[in-house]
Amino acid sequence: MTRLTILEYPDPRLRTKATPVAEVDARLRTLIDDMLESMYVAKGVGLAATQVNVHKRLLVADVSEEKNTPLVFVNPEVLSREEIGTMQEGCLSVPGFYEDVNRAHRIRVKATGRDGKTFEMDAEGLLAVCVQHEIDHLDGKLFVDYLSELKRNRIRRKLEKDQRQRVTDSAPGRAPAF
Ligand code: GNR
Ligand code: NI
Repeated sequence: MTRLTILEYPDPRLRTKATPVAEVDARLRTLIDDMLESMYVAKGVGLAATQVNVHKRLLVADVSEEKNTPLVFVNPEVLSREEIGTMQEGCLSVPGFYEDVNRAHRIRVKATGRDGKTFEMDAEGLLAVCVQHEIDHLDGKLFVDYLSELKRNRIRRKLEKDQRQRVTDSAPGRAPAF
């Protein structure tokens, strides 16, 4: 298993629009398994391929308490949306920030599974929100895009600063900071 690196906002690669998956083959199944492992390690409830710099229409999720219900959605499509509501969202690509976003809290979604078979399912609550959040990633969209420009800029500047600090910390010859 390989732990994949998760891109962080404002990395421009997060703006890439993903293209449909042609076939669920062995290589794609390996990517699916690596994405699930990376999601569990990062303690996320979902992960889109875009976040690991693979621009294919694929997402994984697990909203179960016990973290034993992995879900795989290849070429996902939302067929219907109901019950718009507000949920506080976070994102592994926007670490440390949690903000309210309005989305449908009930959806019907169609996708292809890890077995290559197409399926439809009804999702509600966190799963419904998560699937829409992940499909946004596949379209190059982030939850911060729903916030005010003021909030988005504050988040961007803080993350840019954190990212610069990590580069400085890892520079050769740098003594560990206390
Ligand atoms: O771990 C995650 N939690 C979450 C909470 C509310 C709404 C959406 C999410 S998805 C997020 C993981 C992530 O960034 N997926 O892209
Ligand atoms: Ni996200």
